[in-house]
Amino acid sequence: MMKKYLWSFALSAIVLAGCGKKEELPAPVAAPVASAPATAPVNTEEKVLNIYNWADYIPDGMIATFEKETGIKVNYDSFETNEALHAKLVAGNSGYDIVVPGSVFAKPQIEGGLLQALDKSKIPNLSNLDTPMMATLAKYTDPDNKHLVPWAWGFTTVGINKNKVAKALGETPMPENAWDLVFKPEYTSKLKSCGIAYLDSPTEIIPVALHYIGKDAYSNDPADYKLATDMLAKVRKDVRIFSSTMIDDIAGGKACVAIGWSGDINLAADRAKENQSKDEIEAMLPNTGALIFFDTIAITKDARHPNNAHAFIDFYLRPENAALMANEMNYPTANKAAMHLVNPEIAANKTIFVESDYLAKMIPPSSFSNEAREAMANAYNSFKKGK
Ligand code: N2P
Repeated sequence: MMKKYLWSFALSAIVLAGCGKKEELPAPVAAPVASAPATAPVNTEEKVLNIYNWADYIPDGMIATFEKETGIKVNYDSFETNEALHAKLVAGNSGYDIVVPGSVFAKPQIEGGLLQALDKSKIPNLSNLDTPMMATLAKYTDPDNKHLVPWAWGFTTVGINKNKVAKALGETPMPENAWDLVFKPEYTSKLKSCGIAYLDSPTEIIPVALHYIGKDAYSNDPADYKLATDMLAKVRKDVRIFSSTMIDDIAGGKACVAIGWSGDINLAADRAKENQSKDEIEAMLPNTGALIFFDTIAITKDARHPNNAHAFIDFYLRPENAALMANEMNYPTANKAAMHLVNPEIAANKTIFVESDYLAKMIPPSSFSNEAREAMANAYNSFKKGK
């Protein structure tokens, strides 16, 4: 098979010599070419890179900067749920070089051979990452950090429009446990008037519901899903939206309380301010803890532009780019070298960079078997249908 790229002129000569059978080697050049060190890789890939990432996860202009610098044309598409990305990967021939699964899905994707091992020699900026975080990722998801690089992390929690929630609750004080706002009929029956939204994804909602009823959020036991949906059934009629556009739904006033992602809730807060709304939007820190997620950059097994993909990963891992993501998308970065470039008000926001005592309360990510995911999807879909 023809190699797509060649590591050096020297290696290229050997490969060509091997293929060309009797052909003679070119005459030696008189002096070595100083500008082309023997170790420099030559990227002969077409100048294209196909990326599939979560919606609202990359600062404006970052792709344009990469394209300008490298001459690589990036096709950038986005998805809303891990399920959507997973279905594309399982179907094969997605056309994407880079994908950004949550670690809960990345683990089975690695085990299923859907992602390729990284060539770390092409990603010198890996050294910028936070060592303990990489150790955690290695322990639970990606042994030896072979396949994954963190894009960002965050947590699934309750987001509220403070003014609207206070008004809808009336005399009823805010609960101690913010999860009550979305799971307890006493609250949901009042809040339905200003709109309750859930993320439209089984693997987002069932785990938080399991956590709420005191079960392991990452239980693989379908009997537990039944308990979770029994609890959810009691509030089903109060849920207005199963949302794939949560930022707009909260900022635009369609929902006053939501199960959403920390950064997106903070983005909705920014957007409401930009729109001169008086509404204050807040990501809650429920006293029983929220669910942490890690979203990870990976290269698909059948990527047609693996070299460009490595170049993009290294570009993203520059401190200035990782910091830009945190500053503009409101998600914490795992890039330690970027921390001094994170805006002080973002770094100090306890619902973005969580403080260590709350971090200790949070539920770390795990993963589900294929069978469990299927059972969870069925449980969730029948919950949605019931009213
Ligand atoms: C980005 C949402 C990604 C967080 N807007 C959930 N993994």
